[in-house]
Amino acid sequence: MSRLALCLLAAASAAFAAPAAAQPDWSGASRVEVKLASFSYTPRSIHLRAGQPVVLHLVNVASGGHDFAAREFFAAATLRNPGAVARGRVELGGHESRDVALVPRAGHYPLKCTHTFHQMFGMTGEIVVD
Ligand SMILES: [Cu+2]
Repeated sequence: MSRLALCLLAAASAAFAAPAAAQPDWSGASRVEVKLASFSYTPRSIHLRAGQPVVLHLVNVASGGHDFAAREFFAAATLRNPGAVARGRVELGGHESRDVALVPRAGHYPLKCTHTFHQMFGMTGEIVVD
């Protein structure tokens, strides 16, 4: 192996080692299921552990679309895949489900569905992280 190749290899392993150490251990993430229906979240109060990786398994059991809108919650959390959340919400079509892996930060956050009238019909909840 050439001297240049060895240098590149060393640089590459350093580059991989540094961010990996800072990454949460996703393999140890717990799984929390939240059902979306017309017009409710189950559970209505979602309790999570601060700083602990978790996979939110969002299941829309309704035939119509709903979303899981929690702007402050997502803004404070570390998302495994930031692209999974757009403008603080996760959109789910009828009978769709989605996993969102994140590390939540302590706090008390409001949850709602932003579809027309859904919040008024009671589609709200809360996320408690402590
Ligand atoms: Cu809705």
